[in-house]
Amino acid sequence: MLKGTIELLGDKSISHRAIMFSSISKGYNRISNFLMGEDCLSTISCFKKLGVGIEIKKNDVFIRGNGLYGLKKPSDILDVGNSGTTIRLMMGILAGNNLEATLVGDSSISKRPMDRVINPLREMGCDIIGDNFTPITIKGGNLNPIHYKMPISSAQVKSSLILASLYANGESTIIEKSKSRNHTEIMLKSFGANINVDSLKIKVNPVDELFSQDIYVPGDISSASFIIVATLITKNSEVIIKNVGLNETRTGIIDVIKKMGGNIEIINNKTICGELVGDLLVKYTKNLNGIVIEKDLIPRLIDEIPIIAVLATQADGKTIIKDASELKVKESNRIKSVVDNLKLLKADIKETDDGMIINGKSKLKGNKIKTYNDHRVAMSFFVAGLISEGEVLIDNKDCVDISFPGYFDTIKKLIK
Ligand code: SPQ
Repeated sequence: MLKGTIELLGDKSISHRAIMFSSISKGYNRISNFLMGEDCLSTISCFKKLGVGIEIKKNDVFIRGNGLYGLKKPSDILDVGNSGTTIRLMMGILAGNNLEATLVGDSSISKRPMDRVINPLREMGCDIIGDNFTPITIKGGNLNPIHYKMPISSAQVKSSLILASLYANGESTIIEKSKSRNHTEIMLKSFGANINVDSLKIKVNPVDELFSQDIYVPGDISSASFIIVATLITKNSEVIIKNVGLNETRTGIIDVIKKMGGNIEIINNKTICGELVGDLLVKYTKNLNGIVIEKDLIPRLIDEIPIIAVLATQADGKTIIKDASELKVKESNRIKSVVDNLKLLKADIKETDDGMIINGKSKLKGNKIKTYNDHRVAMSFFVAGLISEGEVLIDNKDCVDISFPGYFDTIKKLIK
């Protein structure tokens, strides 16, 4: 069983944004409870190459911002590693700066689509060399405003366009397909950006400068979800996770667990730096039921679908996940990697065109699984291993460092 109280490192999405927006602000910024995961360290390394002074002290990062137009031409290519957030958001910032930079990433990044950002940035007048995949070279400066109705729901595309719009010579409008995480809008406003949000419509007007901030990064709900599910499915468990980010664009997993009959409660909450933060009390739940997960709920839990699939194997009846074809273009094809691996553990699961159907409850059996170097796949199947008969062997455990360094020790410390 799992027992105890823990606090997790900072949210990955918010950590990336804190580095980026501080780097283009004027003045001295302090970011506390920053996530020292590989993805966020890639963002730091890129902005250092763009001439920004960044210093790390324990879990805090100190940044002297260069101002909105102050990034320097890098002498080297910018390597974003495994991070989709880094490359897509940076493209928006680079589009507005009068310099040339080339972006590359690892073998996973080189297969992820970038035309979703390249096409609207070109529409704004940005000169980009490259098609859908890395390497991509951006020659920034002189952007026109855009009126853009997004064909997909994506916080990365939305954020990239909001950032480019800060540099445009007029008002831009971005219309979301459905609401995706809104950390960019919240944080940029606190830096002094002129952003107005009316439901799915976001209007951005250019400003001369952004101004420095002290930012506290709340615990990562996507990381917490592995511990939440481990607690829900492991007999007699009870865990408190403190200071988790509870922004409603991210709490789809809590809604799903409640609908499945899972025992989860928010026991405390407050707002810090515009973000809702609270403690979660989670208890083992013997009887869970299958549900349908679809439509507007999907962007609110997109990164949690691998671990929700593991949870669904322990719920009675059918869980249907649909409208989630975006999963195919994450660090791995997460529909295929989750379905194929759960089949190896003898779950009753079927791949569909835009999701999966899981029939529970199944007794999972140990086997060797392939992570495809996808951190969320590795972490999900470690949780499956806690309740399987026989060991679940994970081919690459190190990939968890992308978003959750210390993951295995954190869970092992809770096991009594
Ligand atoms: O940064 P990256 O690699 O794209 O990370 C992932 C993840 O699982 O950690 C997705 F693979 O999270 C994305 C998320 O899926 C992070 C993110 C953000 O910070 O804006 C938004 C989501 O992607 P998208 O494309 O739906 O906007």
